Amino acid sequence: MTLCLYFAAPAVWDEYREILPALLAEAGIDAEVVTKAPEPAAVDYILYAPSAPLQDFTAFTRCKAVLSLWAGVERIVGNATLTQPLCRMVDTGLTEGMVEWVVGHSLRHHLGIDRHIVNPSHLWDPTCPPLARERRVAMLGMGALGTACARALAGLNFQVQGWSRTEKSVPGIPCFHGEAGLEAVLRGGDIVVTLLPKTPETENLLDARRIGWMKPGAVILNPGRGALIDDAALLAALDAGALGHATLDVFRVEPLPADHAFWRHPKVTVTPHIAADTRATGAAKVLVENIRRGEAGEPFLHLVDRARGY
Ligand code: NDP
Ligand code: OXD
Repeated sequence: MTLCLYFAAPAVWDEYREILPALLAEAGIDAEVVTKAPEPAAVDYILYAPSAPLQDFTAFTRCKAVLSLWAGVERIVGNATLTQPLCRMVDTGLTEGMVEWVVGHSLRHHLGIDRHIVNPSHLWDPTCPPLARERRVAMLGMGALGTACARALAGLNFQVQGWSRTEKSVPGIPCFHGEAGLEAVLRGGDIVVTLLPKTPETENLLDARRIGWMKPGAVILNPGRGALIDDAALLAALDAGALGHATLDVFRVEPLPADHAFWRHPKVTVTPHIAADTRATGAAKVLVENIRRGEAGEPFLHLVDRARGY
């Protein structure tokens, strides 16, 4: 019997408690999924979310893998007590949600929708926005989520440019890497989307110097992680009129403290870390496939490179 310990948000356990055993049985795996293990040494797989209080993995001596329900693993990747393989979440629900959030907020700024929603003096201004084909989007991060968002925006005719750590080739989307590549995409982007993981290399990636490369009036959308952007540099650029707006879903401290300047700033939109959610129906399939692989001795999907940090 394979023992799987669910160590994630109790609030969503109800969504997993039936689907996981059903999918495990369908995959021919004799397994039990529990929220409390009789003893840590009996556990084969840990289904994990960083919101759970488990930090010391030392006692899980038989554990074959930790399977994260989250895409971002910055809160666990450096945990020295975790010696087992760590897999992150890539699933269709997460990807579709992120595409919808990024496309929705890109279109808001592209079309200038706010002008018509908030128009107290009933101003009749028939200025048409440009077409998407006249706008450039810089997609920082061309992984599972960034690539899907880049493709969706390119499908609406936006001129999308991608940027990543390593060189990439994505049909229809010019891709860049390295510092010179970053400067090129930032200088051209009307909308800059940050879909990077938080690592020592990406922390404060958008600092005052690099924000200074951005086009006057450009908009930032950050559904990646709060630490990718230097908060003070962002606020200074918005105050100076150098940037047009920032729509932020993720923050250094969450929930965003009530006294944080982002809440009050007229050029900042705060969404409460809802850009994309892991949904049980899709995520359970990914978890079960990885358990199947683990039991069959096959390589895991979405294995985190511990040295790289994502
Ligand atoms: P991936 O690991 O698939 O992609 C990460 C991308 O970032 C890759 O293209 C990678 O480059 C690039 N990258 C990493 N480090 C650097 C660097 N130093 N310089 C340049 N590029 C870099 O991750 P996902 O697309 O699945 O997710 C991205 C992030 O989105 C997550 O880490 C998480 O923080 C966030 N997220 C937010 C959610 C929300 O609700 N707000 C929900 C889910 C995720 P390369 O391709 O060369 O490796
Ligand atoms: C994730 C997230 O990383 O929700 O999955 O931010």
